[in-house]
Amino acid sequence: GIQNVASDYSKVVEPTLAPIHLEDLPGYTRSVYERDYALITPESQVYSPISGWSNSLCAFLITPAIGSHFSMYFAKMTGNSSAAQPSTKGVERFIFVIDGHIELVYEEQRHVIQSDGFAYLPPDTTYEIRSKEPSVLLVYERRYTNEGIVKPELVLGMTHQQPLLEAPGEVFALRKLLPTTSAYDFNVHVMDFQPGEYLNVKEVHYNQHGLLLLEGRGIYRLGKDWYPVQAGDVIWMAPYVPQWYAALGRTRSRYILYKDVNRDPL
Ligand code: UGY
Ligand code: MN
Repeated sequence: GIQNVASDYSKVVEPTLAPIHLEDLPGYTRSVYERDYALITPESQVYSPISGWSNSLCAFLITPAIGSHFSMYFAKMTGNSSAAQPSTKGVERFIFVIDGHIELVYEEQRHVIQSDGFAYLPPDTTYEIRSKEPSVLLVYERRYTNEGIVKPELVLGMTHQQPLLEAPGEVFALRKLLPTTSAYDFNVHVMDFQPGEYLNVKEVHYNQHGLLLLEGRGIYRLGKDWYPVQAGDVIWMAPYVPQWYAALGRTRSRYILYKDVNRDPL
């Protein structure tokens, strides 16, 4: 059955227009595209059908065309919909359900994934993803980089059931959605900040990020620039871009973040 969870991602689907209707202003966007980062706000997100997906519209937000080694996109399944498998070999996929619910058939097992739930689908596996009702997904994909004999396996979970982890020196609440073993070449972090909380480390690192602000608002520092951001905003961070966040407003900030990990950067 459908569970009641504490989180509310509705702002991703119905973004707040603040100041009132500013985003309706012709030609106005908060989006920016720089060499080592991009801010892609809802009024700039472009949806189109993609091959293999039925009754679905996708908005590619981050792709290798921007310099990333992964793709990040929204998929809006409008009802009686099905998803395609990745079109190339060796591609792994992570799906986070933002709104609605989907049905996953994997090795003849049927799973229902609710809003706040997620699935990791290993490369070169066959599965089906369907959505009878409208649903919205966030998808990350990359070419799997193997380093050993341990193969990644199917992972299913609900964000609120993931344990809270220690983030030494930091105040935000951290959850990791994937196992931290070397079978996985990336992880997906969910980070919560109360209003007024901010990153202690003014991070600069080799890892890449694809971020979606799920709840709340605040200020993101990217390189030398500072941006007001709110739920529904997407950020691409290239390796080494200075990055820092402070949560503002009256409600919790929550973001979901792709991060490549567990591989020798050399
Ligand atoms: O783990 C991270 O790199 C994360 N703290 N980065 C970020 O929030 N921009
Ligand atoms: Mn980081």
